[in-house]
Amino acid sequence: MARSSFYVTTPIYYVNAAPHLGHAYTTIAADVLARHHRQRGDDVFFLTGTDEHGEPVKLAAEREGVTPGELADRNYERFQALAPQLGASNDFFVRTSDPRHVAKVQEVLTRVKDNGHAYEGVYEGWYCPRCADFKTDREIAEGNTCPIHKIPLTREHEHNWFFRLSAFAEPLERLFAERPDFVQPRVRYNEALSFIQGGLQDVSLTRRGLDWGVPVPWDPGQVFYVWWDALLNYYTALSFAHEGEDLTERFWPASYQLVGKDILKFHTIYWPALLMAADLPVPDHVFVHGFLLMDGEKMSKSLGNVLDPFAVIDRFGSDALRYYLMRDVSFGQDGSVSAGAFEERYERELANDYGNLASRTLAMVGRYRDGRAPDVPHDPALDADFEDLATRVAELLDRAEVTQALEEIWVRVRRLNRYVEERAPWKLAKDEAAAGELDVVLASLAEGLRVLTVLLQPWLPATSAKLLAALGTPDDALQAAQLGARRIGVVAPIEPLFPKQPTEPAAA
Ligand code: ME8
Repeated sequence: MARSSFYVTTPIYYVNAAPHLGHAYTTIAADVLARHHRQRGDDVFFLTGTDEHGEPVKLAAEREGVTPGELADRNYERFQALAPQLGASNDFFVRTSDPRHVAKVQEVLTRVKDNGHAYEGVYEGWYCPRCADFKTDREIAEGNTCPIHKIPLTREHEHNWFFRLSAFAEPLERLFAERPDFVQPRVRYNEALSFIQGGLQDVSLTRRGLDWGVPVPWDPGQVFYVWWDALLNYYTALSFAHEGEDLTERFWPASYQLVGKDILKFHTIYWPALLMAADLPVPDHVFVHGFLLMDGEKMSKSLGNVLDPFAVIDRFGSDALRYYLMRDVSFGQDGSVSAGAFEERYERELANDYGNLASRTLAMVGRYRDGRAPDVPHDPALDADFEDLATRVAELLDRAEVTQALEEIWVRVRRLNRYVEERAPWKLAKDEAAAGELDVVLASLAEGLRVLTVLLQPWLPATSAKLLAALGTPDDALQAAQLGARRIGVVAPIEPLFPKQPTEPAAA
């Protein structure tokens, strides 16, 4: 069977500030999908990167007394470093200041104009420089403020080139009707659709008087409006990510584009309209996730420190952060995060449910069977719980349900813990006549643990590699996630996977 291709993206993050937990969240979710598809044997490409042009970056640079280019160079490195620190397996990191991106943006947007979708006009209206967003009447909060940044909007009057977005209302409605899973989850699909049905206004294609951006080839002195330049990264990067090879045919259109709800309009309306205008296919799915909420009140220094992704990783490891974020904030919905909730999940679920299961299993195989897992079939009592698990996980991840899929696996982690308690191998070990039964229990535990560890690989890649190595079965392909699919022989003891952490003294 031919391998399917799977292309997943995160938004490209603004270099006007340092990376934070919100950025980590989307990158981790995208990584879960990328890793899962690699487990399936798919041809995977995972892209993330930085958005370096436009007003948000220019204004931040002015505040810091550096040029936008200097600010971009300084901050992009922090985003580029974030991905590996999170255990993210992105195949490329794109920067919109890359001259190859710039050239491709010029090519595509010139085509949009040549196709008759651009015209000269005057923009008069409200604008948020932090969002780089021309707000429509429906998007303006009280007192002409930005509902996202809570800052006063500016009144813009500009002679620009316009993109004929209004002409795409019908094609977009058709797209939404034909592809009800184009935007997920459903509530975001409805939101985008009602935005379209509320009437689309034409949008600036270019900006005059801004010098930090991609120059408009046919009108010197203007740059492209940053959102068009930024959105196109998903497409342009494929043409230069691999030296000497154009991956566009292989991976475009993208399979899943993950974005936060703050940028829904750009990704579910502007983006598909632009692609249609450029005669390019639109992505398969745009998944719009919610916000991580941090109660301002509780953001004490110590709390803030613990939820700094870099600090959490330093102390607990990247897997713990990945697990917590994917588990606690249901993907698609808003959710609060806190140091307390993190520590509770770490203790109760990672250290106790899973870490202890692993240590106990390996220790008992060591103690009772000299470190060799008994070569007997597993206990059929576990079949009902494990039989369709890999398929179920794959089905959920086909809809980017990263929290639900993790829950399915965790139900079985708990099932295996109950199994240990029910069969009490330590009692069986005292009874010579129960040796056969003990073989079955130990083989089942080791095998169940192996299957769960294969399935958990996308969420817990470092832990999974360590534990599969200890089980002597490094193969983490999805095909291996069936009871009995691999034979465990000699196992090695391991250090606790999620060691108990001494309580940190509160930061001063
Ligand atoms: O918007 N909760 O960049 P950005 C969850 N450059 N996710 C969050 C979050 C939170 N509290 N805060 C940020 C931009 N994010 C543009 C995008 S794409 C062509 C251009 C995540 O640095 C989430 O994915 O403001 C959100 O959409 C993104 O970071 C915004 O990052």
